Amino acid sequence: MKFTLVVAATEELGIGLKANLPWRIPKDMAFFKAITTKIPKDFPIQAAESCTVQNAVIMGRVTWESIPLKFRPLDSRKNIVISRNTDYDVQTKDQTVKLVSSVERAFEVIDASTTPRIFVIGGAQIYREAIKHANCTSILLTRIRSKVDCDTFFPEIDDSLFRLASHEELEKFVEEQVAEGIQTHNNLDYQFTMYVKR
Ligand code: FOL
Repeated sequence: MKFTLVVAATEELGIGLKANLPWRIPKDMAFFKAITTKIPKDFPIQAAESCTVQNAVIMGRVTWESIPLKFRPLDSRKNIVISRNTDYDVQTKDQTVKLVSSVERAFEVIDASTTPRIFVIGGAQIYREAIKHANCTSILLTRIRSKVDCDTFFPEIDDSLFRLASHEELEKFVEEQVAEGIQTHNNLDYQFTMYVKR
């Protein structure tokens, strides 16, 4: 089962500050929501009425807790939370969230026939483990082109393993039009990019 990392990071690969996102960029959040929710056109739709076809979002416990209560679980997506503490209480409105003890375990609980795409959405500890995985075939990276103070970092992207894809490839992958070039929100410059396995 291949999967994609989704992240927003600075030039220094900073992703977080004090267990939260260091910025608020509404159009990046809208991009995150759209791409993690969207079912690709070519996915064979299941006939049985009882089965729900949804993408999966895999995240660590710290990232789960950073999502505002009203937004979690992330809707229309299968949420999988990783914690070594098997007693961790994934408090939610419903019981749709799965708790697993490792990244590897997360893939085991996913039913490929009803899960078109799998996204690993952080944080640092989870990205570090996932980026080394053979099935990690792409990285959707929103590059923050301004200096922002961070205390948590995305792992180095080894360019012998990944290459920067063209904007055309990015749009083809997400099956959406994506704003090209440097975008600005308040005083923050950012850019939608994608890396793919060589
Ligand atoms: N990737 C990118 N590109 N930007 C991010 O901000 C990002 N954040 C995370 C992982 N990958 C990312 C982890 N943090 C929500 C909050 C924090 C978060 C991820 C998601 C969240 O609440 N999402 C809602 C939409 C919220 C809104 O509209 O403001 C969702 O339904 O996806």
